[in-house]
Amino acid sequence: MGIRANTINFRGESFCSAVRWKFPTQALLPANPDILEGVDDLIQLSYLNEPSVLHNLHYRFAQDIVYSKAGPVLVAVNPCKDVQLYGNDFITAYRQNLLDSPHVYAVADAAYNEMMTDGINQSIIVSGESGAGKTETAKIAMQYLAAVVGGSSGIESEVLETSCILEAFGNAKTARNDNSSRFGKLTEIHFSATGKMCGAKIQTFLLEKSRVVQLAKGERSYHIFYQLCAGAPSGLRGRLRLKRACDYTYLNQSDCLVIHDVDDARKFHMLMGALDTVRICRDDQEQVFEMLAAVLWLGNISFRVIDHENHIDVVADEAVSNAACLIGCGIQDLILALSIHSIQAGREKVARRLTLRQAIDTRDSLAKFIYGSLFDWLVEKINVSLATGKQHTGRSISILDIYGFESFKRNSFEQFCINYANERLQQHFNRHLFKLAQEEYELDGIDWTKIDFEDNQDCLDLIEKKPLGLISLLDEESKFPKATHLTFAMKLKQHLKSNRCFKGERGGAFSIRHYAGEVLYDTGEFLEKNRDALHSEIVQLLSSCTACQLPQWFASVLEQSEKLTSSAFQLGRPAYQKQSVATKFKGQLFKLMQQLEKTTPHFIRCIKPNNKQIPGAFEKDLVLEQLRSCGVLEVVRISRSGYPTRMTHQEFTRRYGFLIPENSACQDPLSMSVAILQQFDILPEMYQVGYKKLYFRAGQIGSLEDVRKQVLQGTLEVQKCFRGHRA
Ligand code: AOV
Ligand code: MG
Repeated sequence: MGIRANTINFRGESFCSAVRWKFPTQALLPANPDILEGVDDLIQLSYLNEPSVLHNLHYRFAQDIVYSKAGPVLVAVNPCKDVQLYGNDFITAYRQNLLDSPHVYAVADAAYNEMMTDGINQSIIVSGESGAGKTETAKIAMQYLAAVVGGSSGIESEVLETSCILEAFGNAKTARNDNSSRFGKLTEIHFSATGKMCGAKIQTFLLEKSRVVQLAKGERSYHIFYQLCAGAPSGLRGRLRLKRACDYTYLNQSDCLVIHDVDDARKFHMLMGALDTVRICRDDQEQVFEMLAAVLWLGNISFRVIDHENHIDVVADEAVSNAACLIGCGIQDLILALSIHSIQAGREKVARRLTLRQAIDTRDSLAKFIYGSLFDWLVEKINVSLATGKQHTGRSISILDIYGFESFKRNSFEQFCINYANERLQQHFNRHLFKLAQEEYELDGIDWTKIDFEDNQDCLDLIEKKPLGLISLLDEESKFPKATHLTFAMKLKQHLKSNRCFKGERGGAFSIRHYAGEVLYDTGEFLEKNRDALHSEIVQLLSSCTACQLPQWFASVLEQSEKLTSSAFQLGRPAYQKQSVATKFKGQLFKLMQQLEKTTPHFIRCIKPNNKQIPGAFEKDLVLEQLRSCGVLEVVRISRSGYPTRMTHQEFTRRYGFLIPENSACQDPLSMSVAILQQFDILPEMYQVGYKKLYFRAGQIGSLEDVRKQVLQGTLEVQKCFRGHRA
């Protein structure tokens, strides 16, 4: 793959001059002419085979040129090191059109200009695998907008500082990325009539709450916990009864407490600065830290088994008393809520002691609820602070940064949701790119035949369809108290086996053929995670906290959005039943798509050059896999079935005009282009003549270049190349 045939001998075998291996000619793919080495836009390549695309990206990457275009899409290869491509000089150069090579700045600039001239809202949609650089890229785009169109009120620094806060609370070290986003984020930046930044609004999607209580080996919980433990000043430490990170079960369970080259204490000070910048008052900050410490202390609460049926008592130690104190409830109230549940037996309520498993689940659900609610509260606070003043015209640029497609050894409900979101985004991507390609052809007045593309509607149907889609079946099964992951898996097999994207697997597993590859899911905790149930005792406990404001606020938000139902869950007791997690997420994604549909999209595809974040390492197979799966090669493929090489008539005649007799050279560029094409006897189906540009099928420019080179080298006479030459 990617081998250039330097010599082809008369037997049709090819030799690479450096290495004398023999290859059958059929196995070789044509290489591009030298003028196309390292081109800005992959669409300019005459030969759009995979090795050529890879070679081009690698050629650029080796020179620290990490951005390229694939038609309308910006491809960003993660440099995994600092590169000299950013900062004020570059920003100014892009703003003043002194630089035009592909860059995130150029994308942000185009979005801004289009918004100002067309009055249409814009979106910058960043996608790619985990660790590919989406979050960094989104921040770079935001920095550009803040720098060139900053407002006067300092709103731009507030907008930039939100990243620091949300990354502390919503990012964590995973096996793939030391700073992996565990939530999706849409930042809508608002502009005034004069084009100044005047406010912003952040929308977040499905935070991975399970991470608060459960960690895979080598991964960490949310950064904020480690930052707090490392950086809290002594007064605060005392008030929070804070210990070191290694003393908390929720943090020490994964044998990973620090991140190489990251100073958590310093990050904590930066965070406090950022909280000040977005005007979250000191009282509120203190409450946030109390909730975080409460979560940590909850994780240290332990249980003692008291009988053969595994019933428990709560161990009354400092963990329980500190947690109760920080939440603002009585110690006994917390102990009761974690060890006893009352169930309705006929007309009476009967108190029942929990088993060890049930008690752990109850404790963990409380910790997850507090953390999830805290995250939402924080986003709301930030939004109040960023709220647009009077000058807002309705003009905006939205930047979308979600979690990338994930396929681990073990994939659970979280991966299912993440991959579903990526599937939705992929459809948006497909639709727009086809529309764009079509529009350009039509604008330039050329014929185009409809091009088919790999649609992912089947996969979306599998997940979304009612009543027999995966989410509907999951919701249905989640309502049965006696359902298990095995009954759920059976149900899926029974109803979904005819969908080509679904495969039932052994032992309660199933796989989905996603656009980015097949993923095997373990149904293990699907039902519980989808229910995300919180027992009524816990909600009552939080409502009764008079000492602190936040727990009460969390409980009231929950009570407003969900009604108390008597439908029985595991223990046959009333629980706060909310809309299931998957259904809520589906609704959010629909709304997101509707929002994005109203904007002009700008797509950025981030690519990870290696799995270990090593600077300079470019693993071709890994890159190729991503190019294929994230649809970049698809874009290239689409272009290939169309007319990928475009040249204005001026460009074309400037380069090839000398190949035609001088008397035709005085014509206008369009006529001259046509004359050149006719002289070379290029088959009419291989090109289209537009008003402004010539459009060529893949490979045509390569043939013309060969002739040009031979003429220039004197190995072919100009006259001869007209005779019977079919390019
Ligand atoms: P992600 O957002 O795509 O993953 P990040 O944006 O967090 O990935 O990037 C991962 C790491 O790559 C960063 O922490 C940086 O060290 C490095 N990096 C990325 N882009 C650049 C750049 N332009 N210049 C220098 N270093 C960069 V995930 O959130 O896991 O899907 O869920
Ligand atoms: Mg990210």
